[in-house]
Amino acid sequence: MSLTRRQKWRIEKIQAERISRAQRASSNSEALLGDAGEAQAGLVITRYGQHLLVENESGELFKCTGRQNIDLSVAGDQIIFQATDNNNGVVTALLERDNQLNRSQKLIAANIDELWLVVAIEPHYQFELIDRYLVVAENAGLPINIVVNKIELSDNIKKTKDSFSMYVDAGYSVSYLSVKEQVNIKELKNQLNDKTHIFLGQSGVGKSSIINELIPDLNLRVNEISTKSKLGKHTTTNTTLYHIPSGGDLIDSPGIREFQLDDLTNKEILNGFREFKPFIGKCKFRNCAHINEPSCAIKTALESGEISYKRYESYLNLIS
Ligand SMILES: Nc1nc2c(ncn2[C@@H]2O[C@H](COP(=O)(O)OP(=O)(O)OP(=O)(O)O)[C@@H](O)[C@H]2O)c(=O)[nH]1
Ligand SMILES: [Mg+2]
Ligand SMILES: [Zn+2]
Repeated sequence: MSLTRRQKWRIEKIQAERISRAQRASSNSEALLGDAGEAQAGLVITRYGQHLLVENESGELFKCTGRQNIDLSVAGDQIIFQATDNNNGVVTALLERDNQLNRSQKLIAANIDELWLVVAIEPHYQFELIDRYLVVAENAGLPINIVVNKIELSDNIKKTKDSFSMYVDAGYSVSYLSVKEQVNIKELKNQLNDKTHIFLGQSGVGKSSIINELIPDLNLRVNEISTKSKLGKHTTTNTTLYHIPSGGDLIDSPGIREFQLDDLTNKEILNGFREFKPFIGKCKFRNCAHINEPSCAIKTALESGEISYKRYESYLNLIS
């Protein structure tokens, strides 16, 4: 029987508390922690600059700094910290992550169960950008769903859906949403319970709008965070975790215009095209780049229609 993340967290928390107590005993000279409280488990809500907003098990928020020997943590991280007063604390241990999402070598979030790639009719989706996001997500090993928002702006919904059929064929779930006209919001809500979900995608597609729909009292929560951490921006600047009152967490992330993949190898790019997987390793040449080589299984799949031409083209554009 496998342990749930929460059970695992409890066990690791007890171990980390022991370690932390031992460390404290052996380094009485540590001024910072001199009169700090008991070690307790925390969940990183957001990171801003050198600070973390950490929530304890009672839901209280603390602005924390990390000890120098502790790795950088991000939204979704489970940590051990000691409060220095009612509002501040020091992180003393970072618990092992189930997974982590990186973008251009920058850590975005940790311990994610599902990823929602949000695109929109306006700013109009671009398949190459979608494929770039998918490559990153596939390499993080996360289940991925595609959401097409602002569907009410489409002048031909059938045509829009047809253009996403290559993603459905590749095995992704694609849903069509309108925050403005409340299309499929309930259906989305039903898919989000009891897990940690991250919303990723270009700036302006409506990630924060969707999250606001899903968490009715979020405005209050956002205000709470902004008074504590002085995050007072209209568009998202920090990756932040929010709780759904009925269970589950949503992580909002800032969208960016340029989505660079410079740090991904050609092998990772190939791995990022999930429908190519059955054919990888079946080419005549072991080092086949699937471009012009004879007896290439990927090219054969392309000719038989098992791989879409658009996706293959996108693969060619991404590899170097
Ligand atoms: N027409 C229309 N507009 C929408 C819809 N959903 C969101 N918007 C608008 O799109 C704009 C951008 O929405 P945000 O939620 O801020 O987008 P975001 O993805 O969080 O953007 P960043 O935080 O910059 O990454 C806002 O003006 C929203 O009101 C929709 O379904 N239809
Ligand atoms: Mg946003
Ligand atoms: Zn090949």
